[in-house]
Amino acid sequence: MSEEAKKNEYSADSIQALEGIEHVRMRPSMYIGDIGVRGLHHLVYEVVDNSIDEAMGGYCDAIEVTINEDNSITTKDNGRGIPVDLHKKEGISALEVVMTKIGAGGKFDKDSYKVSGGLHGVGVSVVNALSDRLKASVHRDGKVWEQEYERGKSLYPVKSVGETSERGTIVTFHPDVEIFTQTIEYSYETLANRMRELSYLNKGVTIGITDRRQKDEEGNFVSEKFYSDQGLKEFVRFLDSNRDPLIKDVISMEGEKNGIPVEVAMIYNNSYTENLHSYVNNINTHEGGTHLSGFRRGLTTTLKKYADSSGMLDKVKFEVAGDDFREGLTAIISVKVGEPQFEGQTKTKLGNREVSSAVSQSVSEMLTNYLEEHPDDAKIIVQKVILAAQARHAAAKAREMVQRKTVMSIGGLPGKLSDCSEQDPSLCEVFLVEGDSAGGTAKQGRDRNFQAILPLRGKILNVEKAMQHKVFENEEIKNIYTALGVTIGTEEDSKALNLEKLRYHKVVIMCDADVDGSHIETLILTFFFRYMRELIEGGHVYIATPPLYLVKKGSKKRYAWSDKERDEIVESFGGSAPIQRYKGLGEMNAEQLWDTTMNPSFRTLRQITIDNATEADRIFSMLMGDEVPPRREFIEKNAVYANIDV
Ligand code: 0RA
Repeated sequence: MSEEAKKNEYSADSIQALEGIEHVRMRPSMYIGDIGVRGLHHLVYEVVDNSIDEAMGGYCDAIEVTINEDNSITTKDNGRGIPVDLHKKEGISALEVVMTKIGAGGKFDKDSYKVSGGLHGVGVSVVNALSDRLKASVHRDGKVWEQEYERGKSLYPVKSVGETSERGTIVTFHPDVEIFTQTIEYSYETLANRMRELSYLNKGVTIGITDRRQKDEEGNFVSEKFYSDQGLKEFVRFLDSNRDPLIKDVISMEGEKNGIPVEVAMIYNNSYTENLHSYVNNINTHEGGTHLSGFRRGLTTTLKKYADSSGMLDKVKFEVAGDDFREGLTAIISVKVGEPQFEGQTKTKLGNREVSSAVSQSVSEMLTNYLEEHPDDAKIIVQKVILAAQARHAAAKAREMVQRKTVMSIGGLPGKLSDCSEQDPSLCEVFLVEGDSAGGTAKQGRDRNFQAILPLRGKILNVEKAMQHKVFENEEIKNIYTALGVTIGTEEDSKALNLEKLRYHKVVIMCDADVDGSHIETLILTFFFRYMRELIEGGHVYIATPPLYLVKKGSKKRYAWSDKERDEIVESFGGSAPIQRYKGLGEMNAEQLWDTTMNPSFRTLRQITIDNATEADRIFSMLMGDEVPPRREFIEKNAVYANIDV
């Protein structure tokens, strides 16, 4: 066997247990981030990551994920199968070591080419420790091997249960309700989105997902199969399917620089938003990092050079800068790094210095070639850049105005804002309310100690379709900036949002529970997503949920938030009772609004989270079209029910 082969050969000795199952169960968040919805889904990603590693090594091309009736998960792959031979040091099967020794994993040593990292990559043993039961089946060398576990401990030694002509690993686990006390209900959408993303990031691998809890019209389990032949190129097309391209095809490249595999795909569209997504070892690096800055640098220098030499900038009087090259750009950058260093608040910022130049060089080469070969596209891109620069100069002026207004203290607060008396922002809430009349009710109904009201007039600007300076010139939007006390620009990033002076830690959108209300809700959310994403990421944005019905019988009265609930209440009132349907907030009096929607002891606020920025971006670009149903669907899907106050 060659040195290289030996290196890659699974060596039982390299497995080292670092910490115990007890520690994982005591401090689950240290391993999977949190024990809420996110952590629950991480369990699946963790196992699938191992299958993806097999695929990246060239050993696997099919992965299947099944959500079973009881919310247990089965993953199946056709990789090499977890080794089952005796682990010399531990004196047990390697499978048992991989499944029960925290920090083990066998191929997780630095020598072998294992690139999963970041939040994932903690090992399947962590999934095992956090499951009340798990079963592993390995098809390897003609035999089927099995072992089962409870809360990370094996129930019997690995045994052979039959013969097989297949190869691969099947894992079924059921999340432990002692750990995941909030919920163990898996979201098909969330898992399907991740599987789709993984299939674009790993072309040639078929990834299927089936939900055995739901059937479609034909009586089959809800199921999808993802497969991408062209990888990132198709991913970009998918992301931009709701936008109009400026150039004919997606520009893409794939290569390796200084031992770092780099893949890039990009296109220009006629929108005004920059839409960059970066990945390291299949993990979305929300906070960017060296690979992203490398991309930006490569893009800017190459386009600048081309524009200069083409003479197109000769008559341009204003300066053309970095941002201008990225307006209307949708791009994905994916790199694989052996030992990634993750930094930043959410540990999703790549720190490795060497990656920057690798990406920048790759991008320069790719783009230089492309521009030379496609002079028509090159011209279109440069023209777009010049327009962007022009608009930016207009926007800078408008932004300055917002800025100036914001830095002024109390005196500068918008006249429509009814502020609260509490000074500590962590205790304060502001309700953004649709319309002046509902605003009036909310003002009467609120607890003025800690609740502020900002009424917004009618439909707020659709920022998806507006140029930046229009956004900063909009009255309602200026009011939101001023009321919240946030400013634009930090020392590090001129566009970043500065939350230091945020005046309310809860920003609650309160709209009618009808089609119009949901549209306004979406417009506000779109604004937050595009211009105040940090506010959402900080967990500050919520949606209020006013009731749909009031059921009254004699002195008894109860509110209902769904048709089902309404029927149950009527039933409990003896089968018949008068029902009042609330079409808007305006139909409730101040006391009712407080009781049902604003009082922290009774209300349900839905916290807005961005689980998947890539998907969120695509959906926002779609939502701002003309159809209402997908919009509603989006809101339902992306708002996590959270009784955060009780
Ligand atoms: C340890 C070593 C090897 C593979 C795996 C673990 C492995 C784990 C999982 C989890 C799900 N599917 C998986 N597939 C493989 C290397 C195997 C070898 O060298 O033969």
